[in-house]
Amino acid sequence: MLKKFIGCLVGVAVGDALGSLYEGLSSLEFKFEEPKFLRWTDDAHMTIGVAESLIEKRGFDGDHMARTFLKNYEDEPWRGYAYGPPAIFRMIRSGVKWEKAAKTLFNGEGSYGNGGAMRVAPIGLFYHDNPKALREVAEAASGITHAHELGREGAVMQAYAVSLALRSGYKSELDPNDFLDKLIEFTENEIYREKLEMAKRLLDEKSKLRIVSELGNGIEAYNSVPTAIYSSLKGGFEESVCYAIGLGGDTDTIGAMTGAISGARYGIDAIPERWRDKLERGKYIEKLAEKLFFIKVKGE
Ligand code: F2R
Ligand code: MG
Ligand code: MG
Repeated sequence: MLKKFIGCLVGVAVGDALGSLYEGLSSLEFKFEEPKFLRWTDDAHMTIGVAESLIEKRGFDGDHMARTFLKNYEDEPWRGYAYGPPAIFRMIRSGVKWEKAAKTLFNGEGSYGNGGAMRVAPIGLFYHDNPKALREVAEAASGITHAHELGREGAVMQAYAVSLALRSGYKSELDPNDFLDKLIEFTENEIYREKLEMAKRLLDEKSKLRIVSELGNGIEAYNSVPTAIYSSLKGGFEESVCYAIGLGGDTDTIGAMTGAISGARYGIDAIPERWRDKLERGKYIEKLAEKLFFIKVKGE
């Protein structure tokens, strides 16, 4: 279980860093090259913030998590954040309550971007044994920046996928149909239900263009979370993450979310050493995963 916690968070950072090298390309242009160094972006940066806050507060505290995001962003604003989160951080800095800020974006609709889902892996780990709490906390934590139902449900589905992968037997088979059925049963949103049902029908599909056209590869949560869940079923850690990135589009985020699920399923030993050795702040990320594990599983 400890190796799975570590695999999940390192998986986010590796998938993000690898994917960031191909962001915006189409699946036809993808040709994988080994990187010299793995520098991650906002996806891993915010995942670290979620983990730091869960550890410090020994569970979810919205005010503390919002302040942790703000501090990390102000320390390193160059990590490739999209429009929404920095706009929210500026509002919070100027005194707007964190519970209100996200509801003002996009003409009051809130964001349906994948920023809530890309960072949710530590919540999937921490609440893996309690689906009700997992849903509540994933919704609340993504709601700090993503008020739109589709943004929050994306975070819930990604967190639940991480929890199912974590709970699957180490190195044992996880049945793809069963995994997708559990996710379909858990979702409360029709768009995610339809996409996950489509993912099930496409399990044997060979054409990446078809996968992109049916599941998406975009910055919207509903066009990337089902794609990452699907990609995580494409083999071991390396195959799944390379498959996800090879779909093109929002490659760092789809890579990060696939890496989270596959890392939780297979554990840290399945992540190639040649990637782990080059990962920016890899030891710190491993330490966060260890702390989450010892607080959660050992009650320390
Ligand atoms: N920002 C990026 N990629 C751009 C290039 C970065 C470049 N390489 C660099 O280094 O600078 N990636 C990161 O952003 C994504 C996560 O975004 P998040 O946090 O969800 O942001 P936001 O702004 O809330 O939503 C993203 C966009 O989606 C559209 N959108 C969302 N809700 C909408 C609504 N209700 N109505 C209309 N449009 C909506 C907007 O275009 C948002 O800006 C990840 O890919 C991460 O890697
Ligand atoms: Mg990014
Ligand atoms: Mg991205």
